[in-house]
Amino acid sequence: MQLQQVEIFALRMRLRHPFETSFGREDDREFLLVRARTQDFVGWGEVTVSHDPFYSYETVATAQSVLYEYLVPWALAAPIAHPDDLGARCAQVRGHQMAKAGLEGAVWDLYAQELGLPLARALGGTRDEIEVGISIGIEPTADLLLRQVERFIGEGYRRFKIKIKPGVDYDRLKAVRDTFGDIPMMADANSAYTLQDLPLLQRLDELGLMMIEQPLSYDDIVDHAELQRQLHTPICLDESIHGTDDLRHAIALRSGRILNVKIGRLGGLSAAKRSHDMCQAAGWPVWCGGMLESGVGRLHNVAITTLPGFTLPGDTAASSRYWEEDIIEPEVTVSPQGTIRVPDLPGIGHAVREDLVRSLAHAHWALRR
Ligand code: OSB
Ligand code: MG
Repeated sequence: MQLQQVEIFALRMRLRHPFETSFGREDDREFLLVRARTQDFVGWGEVTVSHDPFYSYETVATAQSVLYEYLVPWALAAPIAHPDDLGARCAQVRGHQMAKAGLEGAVWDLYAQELGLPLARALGGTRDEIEVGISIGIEPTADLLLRQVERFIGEGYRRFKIKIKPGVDYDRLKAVRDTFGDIPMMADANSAYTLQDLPLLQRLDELGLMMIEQPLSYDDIVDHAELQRQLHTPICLDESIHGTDDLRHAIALRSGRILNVKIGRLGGLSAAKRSHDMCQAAGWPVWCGGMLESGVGRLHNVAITTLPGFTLPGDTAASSRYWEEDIIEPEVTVSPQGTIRVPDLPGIGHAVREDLVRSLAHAHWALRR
């Protein structure tokens, strides 16, 4: 395919419920959308950055700059035979995985449309329905957390992930366990602990969590290996895996036993698919993480989750969990059984509300061939 034009939109969308993690609180989501056009089709990708460099070093500003100065001009310069090829063309830019992933996502959407296939099928996915869980932020009080969990149990979600940070950890999780019994439950620390916290982390073992996500530093795989040796609860890696090389090292070091696949953090759908394959070979289950995506990124997450190694429910909740009004039509909905139907139309499979995107965008850039 030959791209004719690529546009970048900077959006700010108000979250229905503020989302707090150990690294901070988000009231508004700020991110970028990529719209790529060929002669015949339009494809969309989401750059899952935030305003602040707290989850990762990438921000709206760095991603916009890297896309505009390097990645988009390179993507426009010559035909793209397969979306997998874009990674090599962009490899001279070190890192900036979310920027790369947003552009590659639009190219994957175009590629699937050219084949006349749903994105899930173009990726090799087999499921037509996926199981989903929910990620619950740090609530101001234990009582408010219990109310959230109760609500989401009622909505059918299949797994409950609860954010923790030092001082808001064991007691909160214990309260959920005592109130709701044997529900599938896990914790996400977003790198808030160190090996010094070993006694506390070992105490979490008694709660029977499915896993603990990223307890230690955002770039560590060595201390995680030491911690995993001393914990029964499986460690799931998020922040510290930025591509297939990091993953290979983490598998070799046994830094955990589960991978949170985030398309943005891994550098795109092609790298996410390869990570899935490596985890299958290593016996690591995977699930799809989230970055509070708009409908565009959400549909990419639905598509990757159809691969066979995604055996645990992910964080891909319904559009209405995040937004008063999503930018896709129809929105992503979750059944009372905690499942999402995989779209069967070509590409991402839902229409993007372009007028709404343009009216929400506070900045816009366009590059042509
Ligand atoms: O650590 O998985 C995370 C949101 C923003 C940044 C990091 C994370 C998260 C979530 C929310 O857990 C997942 C979602 O509901 O999209
Ligand atoms: Mg996480």
